[in-house]
Amino acid sequence: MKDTKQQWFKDAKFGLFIHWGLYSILAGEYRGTKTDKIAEWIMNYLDIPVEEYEKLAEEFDPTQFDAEFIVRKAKEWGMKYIVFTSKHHEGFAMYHSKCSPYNVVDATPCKRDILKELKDACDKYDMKLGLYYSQAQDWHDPDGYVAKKDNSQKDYRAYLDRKCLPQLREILTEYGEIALIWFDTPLGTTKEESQEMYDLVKSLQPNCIVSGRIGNGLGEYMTTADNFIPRLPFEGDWEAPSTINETWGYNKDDHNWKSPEELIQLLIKINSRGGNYLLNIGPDGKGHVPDECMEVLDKVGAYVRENEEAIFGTKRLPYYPYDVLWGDLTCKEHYLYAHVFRKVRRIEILNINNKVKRAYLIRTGEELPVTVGKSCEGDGFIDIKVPERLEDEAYYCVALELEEEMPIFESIKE
Ligand code: JFZ
Repeated sequence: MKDTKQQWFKDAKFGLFIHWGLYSILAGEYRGTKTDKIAEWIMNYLDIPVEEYEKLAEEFDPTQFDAEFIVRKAKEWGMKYIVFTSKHHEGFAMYHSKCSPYNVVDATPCKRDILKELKDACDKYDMKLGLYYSQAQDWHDPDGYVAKKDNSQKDYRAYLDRKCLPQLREILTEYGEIALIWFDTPLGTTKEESQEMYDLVKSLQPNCIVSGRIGNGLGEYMTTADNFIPRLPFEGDWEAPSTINETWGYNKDDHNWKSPEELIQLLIKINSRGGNYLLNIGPDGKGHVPDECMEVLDKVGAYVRENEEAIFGTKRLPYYPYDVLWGDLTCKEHYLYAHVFRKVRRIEILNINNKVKRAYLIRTGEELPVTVGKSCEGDGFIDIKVPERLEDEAYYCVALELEEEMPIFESIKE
């Protein structure tokens, strides 16, 4: 079973992913050609030569990037950790690397150590910071792997020794405590090589979590694909990294934002199955986060903040073979939480056999009338009367204090 052994990660439930790099300048278009695929892959998809692509660094001057603003926003949205792209597949370091001049201080006019700015802001606001690091793919180093290309002539060992391992050492020694390393796309990395990376991380920061995508089964939690939610309960620690539109890196033409309602429902569904939701933003080349994206997150954040007790620290729900039509459920010791996503007059939970001490609306703390009974087929149910003034509302949460430690669900018997 995957186990991070880090209580903060198990409790966190909601985090902010930030994809930001030179690709953000291109915003999904290079010399008149657009990519409708994920924008941070533009160099690869449009076969932009290294000598051309690296010139982008000369344009990197993110006058609108404000690390403190982003961290304050993440707090306001109720997120408990941030994961930032210290180096994505493009190979460009978003911090002051001493082993590769292709970095945000030495290769740009702005000369700003973005990672340092972000880490200082995280420390100031007591936010965990994890770092995405593309360990295997590096489209800038001649010996880094490139997906969908022939890698047979590469001296991967030389790349590991020259760039990957020294850079990992840098990000884990020069920036204080790093909560996790988000490895990605291991490609041809062997088990021994993955182990070497794992050991390096742990030797420098034993509490730093290693993500599932280090490869070769060495990760400490499972990472699912974009918005992919396991249908059956997954017992170990896991995280669903997800986009709000259809790209991680900024694409000026992608306005396909999920609605706040969809995102709230996804968050609660992931939480009810025991996972963390790592939701991504892609600032543009100037460091500005698209306004539409911020508006969506402000609304999600309002629900998350209001209902913190029904989100943070919740545990995976025992297997419950039904969908509740009015919303979704989360739980933690002695509490079951009913997240209501559509207008209803009563909240019914069927096939449950708990004794209920009381029900209350989290928003105000007021107690709500609750009935516990048996259906005519003998199954236990809980029925909560919604106050009249809420009958035309949705997106609120009712807490049930239980006598027992956990919800006791039952299937309908044959
Ligand atoms: C990877 C990256 O290639 C991508 O650019 C982005 O950073 C994303 C978060 O991670 O993309 C993946 C990698 C693996 C899967 C899906 C997307 N997967 O295993 O399904």
